Amino acid sequence: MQFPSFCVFVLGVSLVKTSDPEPCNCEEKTNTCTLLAGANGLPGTPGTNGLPGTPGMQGLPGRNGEEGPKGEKGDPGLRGIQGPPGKAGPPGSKGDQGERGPNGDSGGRELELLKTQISHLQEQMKDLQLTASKTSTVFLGQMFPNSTAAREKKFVTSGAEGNYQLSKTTCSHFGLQIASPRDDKENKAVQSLAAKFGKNAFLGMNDQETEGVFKHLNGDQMAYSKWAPNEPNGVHEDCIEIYPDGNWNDVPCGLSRLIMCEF
Ligand code: MMA
Ligand code: CA
Repeated sequence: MQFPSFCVFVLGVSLVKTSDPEPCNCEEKTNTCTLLAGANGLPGTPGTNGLPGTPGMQGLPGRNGEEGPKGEKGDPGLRGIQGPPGKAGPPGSKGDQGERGPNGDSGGRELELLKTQISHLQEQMKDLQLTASKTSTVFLGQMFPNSTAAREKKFVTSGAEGNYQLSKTTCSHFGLQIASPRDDKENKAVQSLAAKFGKNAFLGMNDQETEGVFKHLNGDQMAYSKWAPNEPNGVHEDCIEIYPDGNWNDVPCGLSRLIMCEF
């Protein structure tokens, strides 16, 4: 039970103090206070309990709480991705001048190398030519079993006949040239082959260019000859035939004679 504050004040002034649990009922008389002074009457019967009060209104929200303490330091973040390359730096300073080169023989070494290579090629060519020549000799020996030799020269014939022009071209086709003896030994070799066939053969020399001046096919003026008596005697006989006895006679180039070649 609660007293209004002014009621306590009145009791204090009047110095009345009782042990009565309820000397002053102020519950329903909030503006007055009944003093029970002097009379010693019997206590009244207790009043009935009051009705319960209506529930109070919901209180207002409390004040905001105090700011919390600072949090702990977080874990380190993940490593970032690599950035793009930086820009190119400025050009470096000019380098020092190089030492003076050797006195120009740099091209000379290459030239020497080429010379050596050419020399090797020439050697190989020589070997090849020798091999080809030997092969050709064997081949021709089989192609023309009728042949005679004088020094290194060989004379061959198939026994066929033709005029001077055909004789020249036939020999050329074999890489040879028409028989042209330059000395008595060669002439004897030619003669023996002609004798074998019992035919006159054309020789290579002629005076087609200048009448009376017989020359070899390479232009050499004829130094060796084996003219038969009273020959040469024909202005219109620009070619030479060799008899089976080995003597020569100038004759027209259009006649048909034994085709004989040399190599
Ligand atoms: C004769 C003689 C030669 C001439 C021939 C032409 C048989 O020899 O006169 O000198 O070259 O005829 O066929
Ligand atoms: Ca003649």
